[in-house]
Amino acid sequence: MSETVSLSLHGQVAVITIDNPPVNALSHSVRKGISDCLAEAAKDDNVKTVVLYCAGRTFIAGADIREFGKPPQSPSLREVLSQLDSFRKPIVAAIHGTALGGGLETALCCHYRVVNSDAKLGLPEVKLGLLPGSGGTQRLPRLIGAERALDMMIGGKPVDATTATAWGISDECTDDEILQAAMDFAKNKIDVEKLPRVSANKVADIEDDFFAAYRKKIAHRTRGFAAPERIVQCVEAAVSLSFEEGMRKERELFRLCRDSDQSASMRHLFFAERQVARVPDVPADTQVREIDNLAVIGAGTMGAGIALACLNAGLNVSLLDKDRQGLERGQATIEKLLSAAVSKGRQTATQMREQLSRLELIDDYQALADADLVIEAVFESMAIKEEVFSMLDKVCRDGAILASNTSTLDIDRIAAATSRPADVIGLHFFSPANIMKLLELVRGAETSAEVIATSMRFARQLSKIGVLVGNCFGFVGNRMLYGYGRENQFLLLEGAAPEHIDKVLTDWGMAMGPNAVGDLAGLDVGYKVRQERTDLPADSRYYRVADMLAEQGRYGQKTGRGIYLYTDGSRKPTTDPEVSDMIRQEAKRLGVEQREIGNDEIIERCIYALVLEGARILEEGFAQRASDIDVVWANGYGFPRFRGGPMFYADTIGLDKVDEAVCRFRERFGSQYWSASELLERLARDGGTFGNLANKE
Ligand code: T1G
Repeated sequence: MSETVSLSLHGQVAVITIDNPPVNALSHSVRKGISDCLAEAAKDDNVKTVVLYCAGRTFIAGADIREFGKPPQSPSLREVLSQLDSFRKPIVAAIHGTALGGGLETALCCHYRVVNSDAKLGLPEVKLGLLPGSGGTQRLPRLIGAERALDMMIGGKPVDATTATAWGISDECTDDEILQAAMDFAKNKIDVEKLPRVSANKVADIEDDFFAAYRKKIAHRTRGFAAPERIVQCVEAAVSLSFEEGMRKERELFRLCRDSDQSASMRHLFFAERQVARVPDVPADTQVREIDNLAVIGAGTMGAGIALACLNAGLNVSLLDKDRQGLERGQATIEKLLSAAVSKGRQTATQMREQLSRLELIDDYQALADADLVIEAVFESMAIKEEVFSMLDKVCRDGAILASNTSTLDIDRIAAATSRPADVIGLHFFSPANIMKLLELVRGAETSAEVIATSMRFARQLSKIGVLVGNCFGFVGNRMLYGYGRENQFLLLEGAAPEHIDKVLTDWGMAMGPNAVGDLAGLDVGYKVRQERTDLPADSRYYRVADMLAEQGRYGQKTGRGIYLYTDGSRKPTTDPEVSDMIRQEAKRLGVEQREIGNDEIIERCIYALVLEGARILEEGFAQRASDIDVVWANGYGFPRFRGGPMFYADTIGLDKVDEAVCRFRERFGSQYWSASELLERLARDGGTFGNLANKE
């Protein structure tokens, strides 16, 4: 027994109860407790069967991720599972909530598994840069076949109870109270003469070329990321080796993953994404306001996406646009996105009808009198936004939260258009707003703690990650993006082909290259923002290529050509010799010497531009902590999770090396963009890291 595990007898059924809130992680006390209880149950002749059960909201959610990087404590999970796997009396796992990672591996070592119908079962270790290291790669394929097992372990997504039961992962799916159901199963449905052992199974036959084909299938989306390939190797071992040899192979490959920078990066993001909600001057018990009725102003792409995100979260949504046609276009966008979800089987037509029943189209501000939260998503013009907020101030009830989806404009100036600046906040969604997980919460000078706390909860309600950022130009994400994009633009002028830059950065792990992103977002969008800006650098080269293309109407995918060509409506970019000539001529006109540019220079200039701006954001106090910046970039800009985010990546490289490169670039390109960051210099000099900085107070 231990402080987190207890043993109780119910007739001839022994129940091992794990109680280690919040998610019954397999910390040392849990592992020891299970081992002690198994020993106790083994020697008690009155005990005929055992049920493994968890108190609280869920079955075991995996190994205790907080223990990684610390000295191992016996018994290890493998030792406990070996004890479980060789236990001679029947054991039934009682699964509710989620059985994940080591939790499912533990259940697979039991003879039987009974699951609640709303339970989920999975091996998501790959999301931490790991692989199932306690037999999951050897047992799961023996239960459900190589392909389904690989899909679960490399996709990292859990399956629902119905699927788990249909596939044979669980033996019974029940709506009853799970402990009673498992005990009933233990009493009535076990054939002690034929106790099943997953490890004794063989993996079902597969085609000779199965693994080669599977590797080809996952190659693009796993490029640069080590864990998926190692999972494939483990399953190859499960197919071709004995169970014991396969377990040895799994252990060897698990250790490589566990000790890698990639896993450290992904574990960093796991905790960072939970820490973002902690705001030092907004206590956890801050009063939050109920958000039942929500309105979105502006039925364009962003407004419709935001409205859909709210409908998906079960909210009632009023979508307002003064222009009736605009409103109908917005409704059509929402219906099109919902129909696509239905045709992909992500939801049913009934669910779609129910969602649309909660959407109200309005064209009169007076209808906003009862709204709890209004999100403005009109054209990115300060004059128009000030007009909208002045109107909202007149019609909305006291206590309504007034939010702007602006991506760059000054929240304090928008708030000043109202008599209630404490109720004004920026809610910066990322396109497509119904898909992207990131939501930047832009704190105005007078935004109240209550509005911040309510907005944080609203982000969770939308299954998004809310990150509180300061009110500087571009906030956090876009402010850093300008430096990254600037270096891409300069590299183009200096002779790097767009496809070379994009390939180097996507091979490095970025979801898309900066040039493909520009064509996707529309080069006209950035062009308009730059036209509105009064603080652009006095540098004729600054975003010169993008401006040239926009001025020629080459906006990107939406016009069939941008920096790339998109033939016959395809989204696949092809290089355009016309653009290369245009860039070459412009470089000559600007006196920019062209040259061969190596991969390392591309990565360092683009990524360190991010790091340097992130350091400035931290020293100016516009982000709460370095890990918040990592969360922004991993969830809003396709930064590879296996590199942890710009700031964590810089820590991994070593800030002395990063600062040395920044100094080199300053020497070579001038201090206009590579000026020193006092924080980076200090940390580099003192051997510090961004990760060890105290939170912004
Ligand atoms: N270890 C330690 N702490 C954990 C944890 C874990 N496995 N899972 C969650 N927490 C903490 C989390 O940090 C937060 O803490 C609180 O629990 C609530 O979590 C050997 C090696 C289970 C679906 O990857 O997916 O097993 O912020 O906010 O939204 O092969 O937590 O409150 O202080 O996420 O309800 C594999 C990870 C591990 C599952 C619940 N398992 N967890 O979601 O709550 S590696 C996982 C989750 C492994 C084996 C390998 C989710 C959840 P705090 P939460 P939630």
